[in-house]
Amino acid sequence: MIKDKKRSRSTRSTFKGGVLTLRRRAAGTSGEFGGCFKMDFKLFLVCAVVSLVNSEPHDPSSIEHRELTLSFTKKLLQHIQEDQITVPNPSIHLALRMSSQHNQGFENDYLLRLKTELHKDLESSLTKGKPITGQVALYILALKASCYDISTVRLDKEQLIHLLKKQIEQEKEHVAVTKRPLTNYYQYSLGILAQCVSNVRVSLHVRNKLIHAIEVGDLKHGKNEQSIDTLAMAGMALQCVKESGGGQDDARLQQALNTIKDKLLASQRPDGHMGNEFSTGLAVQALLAMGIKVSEYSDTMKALLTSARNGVYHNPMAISQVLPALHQRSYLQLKSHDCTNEDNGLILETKKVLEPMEDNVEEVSLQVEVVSSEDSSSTYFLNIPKGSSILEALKLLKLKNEYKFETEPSLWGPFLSVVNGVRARQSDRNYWHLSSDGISLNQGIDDYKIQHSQMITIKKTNY
Ligand code: B12
Repeated sequence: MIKDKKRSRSTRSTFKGGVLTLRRRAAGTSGEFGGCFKMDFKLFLVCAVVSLVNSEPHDPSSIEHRELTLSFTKKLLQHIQEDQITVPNPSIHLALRMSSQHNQGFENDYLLRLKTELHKDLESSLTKGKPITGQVALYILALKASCYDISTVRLDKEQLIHLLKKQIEQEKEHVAVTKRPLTNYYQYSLGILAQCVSNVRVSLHVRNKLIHAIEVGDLKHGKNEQSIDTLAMAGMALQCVKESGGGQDDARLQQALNTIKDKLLASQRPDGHMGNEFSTGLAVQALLAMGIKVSEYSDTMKALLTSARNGVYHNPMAISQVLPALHQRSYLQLKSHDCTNEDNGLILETKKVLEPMEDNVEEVSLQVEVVSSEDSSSTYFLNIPKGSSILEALKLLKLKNEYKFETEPSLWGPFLSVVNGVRARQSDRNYWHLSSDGISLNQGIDDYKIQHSQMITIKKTNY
């Protein structure tokens, strides 16, 4: 039994085989999370778990769930067929391989592209001295998801896994000197996870640096905002380390895992998402990895379905992080991934012909404010067709010679890196932060579509 003196009278909780089960006595308490907010923290967490495991069937039927996972898989397959130019994305391959439905021909072609094009891209980054911890880790996970023998893959004359080890060592040294990794704790965690699922022992120093960052609350997105995505990735990495044993399963490790679990549960919004729409998939994966059942009918899964239905996940990278969660799987399962007896029946229908663009598209007015420092800012005004992206608006300004900008490619699409000649760099802990009418955006310049008149602020921000 869980010791919780302040336990609600209507909630009973038991531990069965390591899985937390909570049952509700009273009818009408259907797992709605809104009611959790007036409680103290401990009770709040219990309430959050109730809302997660609640298995009374609600509206979304499992048929809808199945159809959605299928349509996401098809979207990813469609994407890899159409986009032959961008460097292939290991996260997409990973998601396709962790699905239940497969088109092995397309998957094999993409694996080949990873091993040639991504491989070359990583070699080139290495030559330029760029840290590539996260990308190498994802590459390893993608290979493992295809049951590929990673010991046969060499990058820059080194076995891939040894290269990853070196990258993580460098990250660790950087933490020791500057208190921050070379890249970020998300990639640091991905690195630990990839090592661990490949049955490579993670050094105590490496994992302790991550545990320390969790203890002091350093897993952030930008300056202040807690990063649920990073907590989730760290959770999967440390859970894997814990399960690998080898004397590493100590109290400090367990405490870090508890902290992560509590923070993930506490991050649930009234609409069911954990953190935001784009971190929820990873949060679900982490909870599953930690042995917490996230029912298909939980508020969290319902939130994922609602967002999916509303077209929130159109970026293939977003789909790739949500799909394993919809299958109730986590990256941790790659440790014992089996590629035999797989389905190979998925076929892509021919694509629908696009409707011709309307001639009279409504225009909206846009104000773009660029803040480079406390005392330097400039503002631009323009009209753009409703539904344009920020990227399209910036291109228009560039055409008028009013404004200059550069982007860098990333797995999420173009990352705004230089504005009017000013570069915001990872090495200097600076970036161009995006907001709309004062509210921080949760999408990038290519994905955020302008539906009404507004002011976009692009502010150089340090973190
Ligand atoms: C770390 C991180 C950052 C760091 C990156 C620098 C650093 N310290 O490494 C900082 C704080 C700068 C950052 C900024 C932003 N981020 Co961010 N970030 C992440 C995080 C936690 C990990 C990224 C990573 O390392 N991936 C692993 C490596 C292997 O992949 P990668 O593609 O090579 O990584 C690079 C890109 O991801 C890029 N990047 C980071 N964030 C974003 C966001 C967008 C839209 C793009 C195109 C690229 C990009 O920086 C990474 C390092 O170089 C992800 C979480 C996630 N679920 O992926 C969120 C995430 C990708 N970020 C997000 C957002 C919204 C942003 C911002 C738009 C926030 C804002 N309002 O300004 C800005 C980007 C603005 C711009 N200039 O284009 C969202 C994207 C959702 C979406 N649908 O597009 C995520 C998913 C977080 C979330 N759940 O909301 N981010």
